[in-house]
Amino acid sequence: MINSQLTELLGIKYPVFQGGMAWISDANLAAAVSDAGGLGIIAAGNMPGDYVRGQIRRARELTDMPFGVNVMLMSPHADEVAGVVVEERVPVVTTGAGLPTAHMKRWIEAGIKVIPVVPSTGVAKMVERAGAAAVIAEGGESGGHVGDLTTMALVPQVADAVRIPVIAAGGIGDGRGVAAAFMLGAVGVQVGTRFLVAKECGVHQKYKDKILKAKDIDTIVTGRRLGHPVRALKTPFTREFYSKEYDSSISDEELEALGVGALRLAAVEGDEKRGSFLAGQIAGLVKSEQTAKEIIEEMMAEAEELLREAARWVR
Ligand code: TUI
Repeated sequence: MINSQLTELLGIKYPVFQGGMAWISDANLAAAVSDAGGLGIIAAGNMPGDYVRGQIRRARELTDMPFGVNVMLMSPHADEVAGVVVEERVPVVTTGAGLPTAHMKRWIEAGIKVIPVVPSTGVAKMVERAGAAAVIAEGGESGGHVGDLTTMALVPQVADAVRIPVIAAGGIGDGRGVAAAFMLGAVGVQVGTRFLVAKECGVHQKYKDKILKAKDIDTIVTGRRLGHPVRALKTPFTREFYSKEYDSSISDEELEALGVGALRLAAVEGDEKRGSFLAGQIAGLVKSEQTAKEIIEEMMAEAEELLREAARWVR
């Protein structure tokens, strides 16, 4: 059993968060992960407040364990969702794709543990000052909206920069990643891509099949020109987007329009031509569909064994 500050802080069995993946992480997946002893997280993504409220209530019907909600700060509905998590008394809120400081006072006063994703030590220190309970240091190996630093470089620097617990994310898909994260100074991990193929994950089967087939070099980052770089599987769509990014005859507006609705097309329709299949670089390591419980238990048993045997490197 790996005990860490994180399991104690949140009252969970395993120090494993399931990433809040827009259009993917719903009440069903979050409840399965929480029931398995991790922290399931409902992704608000670009959804309106009432949808998120419905998902929170559904998760409560499915599990008695704590779960979280991820507030995607670039969403046009972010302010509304920020109110819903207070009204619904969600125990944990994670944030992504921006600075959550404007919402934090209200959340903390409501008793919510706020755990922002941070791409740098500067942002980590800022949210610590604003009262964050922990931070998720997410490296650019992750799927979706990415920062510049790698997990390897980011996690130890954030661990040195703040006193609150650090959760590592980006490129973690098995027990080796978990053990390495602990060595870098983290006390927990957040895992997205591997949970995407969980049996309880309702994403389109074509999306799962693409992850299961992916190799190490099969992801690409697009959107840098627009200021929001996003990692996804290489597909005709992402390759087209990538080439248009470097085409000065195409305006930012045209480029932006190209991406609208692409997450839904991938996750809900499994549209291999026009969908954007967000995935982390670790996709190449994800080889089987398992239940959330199997994923967590396998990962943690492997990590435990590695950490126990780590002394063999020292004489
Ligand atoms: O948020 C994520 N991953 C996401 S959000 C998303 S939905 C989306 N779709 C299209 C375009 C953009 C988003 C898909 N994947 N991960 C957490 C994350 N947060 N990564 C990076 C950051 C971040 C970046 C800057 C957090 C704070 C931050 O603050 C500095 C600033 O300048 O805002």
